[in-house]
Amino acid sequence: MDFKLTEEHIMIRDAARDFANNELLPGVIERDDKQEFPTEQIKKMGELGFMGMMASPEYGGGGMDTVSYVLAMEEISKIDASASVVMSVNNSLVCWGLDTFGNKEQKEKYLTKLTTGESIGAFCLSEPEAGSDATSQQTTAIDHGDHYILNGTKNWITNGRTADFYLVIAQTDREKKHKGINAFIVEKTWEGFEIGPKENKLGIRGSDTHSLVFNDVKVPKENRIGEDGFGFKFAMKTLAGGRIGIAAQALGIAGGAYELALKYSKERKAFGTEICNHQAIAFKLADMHVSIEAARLLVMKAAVDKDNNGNYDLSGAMAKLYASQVAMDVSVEAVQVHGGNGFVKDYHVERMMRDAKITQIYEGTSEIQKIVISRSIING
Ligand code: COS
Repeated sequence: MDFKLTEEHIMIRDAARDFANNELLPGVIERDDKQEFPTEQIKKMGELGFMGMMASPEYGGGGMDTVSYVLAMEEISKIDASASVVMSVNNSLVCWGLDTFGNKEQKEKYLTKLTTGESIGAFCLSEPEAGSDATSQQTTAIDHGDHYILNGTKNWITNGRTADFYLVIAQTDREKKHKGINAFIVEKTWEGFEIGPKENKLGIRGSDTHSLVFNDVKVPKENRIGEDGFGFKFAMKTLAGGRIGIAAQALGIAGGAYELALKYSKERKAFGTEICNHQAIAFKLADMHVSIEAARLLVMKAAVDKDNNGNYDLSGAMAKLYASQVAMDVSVEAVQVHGGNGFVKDYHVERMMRDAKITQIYEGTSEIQKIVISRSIING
């Protein structure tokens, strides 16, 4: 067993760290405040290769492993979790899903634009009545020979307005339950497709989250991903990898909050000494450090499982469950270490505490991760 990163991994991590500090840190507080999408920054991330890291080079992707992706996600998330969720959805849900399950024509037409950041993608599974209970899709895609007609509503869609291409999950044959579900590539400009109002969120406020409405949208048959009825498996397989990305995001939020708390505790004085010299604060720092390292091991284990073509459903779910709890705990404690300043926007940690919460909710709530984990350990 070797816990060392390769030179290439270190290079990618450092490039992401530099980008985050130089390009994302300036303005991150204002973007959160005004709910402003990081348009220019995401464009640059595309140019630097951060938007399609794991996709095949043949289609403009970086051809990198999941460990590289996780390292970059962690660094970007330390500074700006709004930018990292855009990156995460584009990389691990949209590009990976298309690269792995799309056909040559679909990849040439869509993936080549998504890997370079020229276009942005969105993943549309959740509905008003089907978030955790994902098999209960109410959006319908009725087969009309050479095309499908799509009707329904999707909720809480990351990149809702910014995206150009949407991977949409819908029910074609209700009798067949989850085996009658399909996944489609839908273009923004198609008639009958409407973008609902932007959600006013607690955290990751720089990302744009919308509901989407499909009114008799005509989807050509060649835009279905995989065989008829493959849609639910497509969603589950794609989300299993997506969860590793969100676990890395949680790890980054925790790491960012911890680094700020450590720095502040060495500067701020109380009772005649820096507050890190008080055991009450020193022990908080120790607990934060240990939990972040434990989360890192779980996240890396899941990434390595994915890279080794193993089954990463269990390790990805464990990584997300644990890292998202650590992000919550560490960011709350980081606010506490900062005292009154922690409650003020200028010090960043209150934003990180707000951003952390969503990692326990999206791409499968913590309760869903426990379903995945418990089924896996009980059924083997
Ligand atoms: N990979 C491949 N196939 C999978 C899978 C996975 N990770 N997980 C489930 N499946 C398959 C099952 O094998 C089953 O297919 P078969 O009938 O052919 O065996 C099918 O999917 C249905 O699975 P299951 O019976 O376990 O479905 P449930 O309704 O019990 O739901 C959970 C399973 C809860 C795990 C699933 O609905 C889920 O992940 N929900 C959360 C979805 C989510 O993350 N929402 C957030 C939206 S994205 S921000």
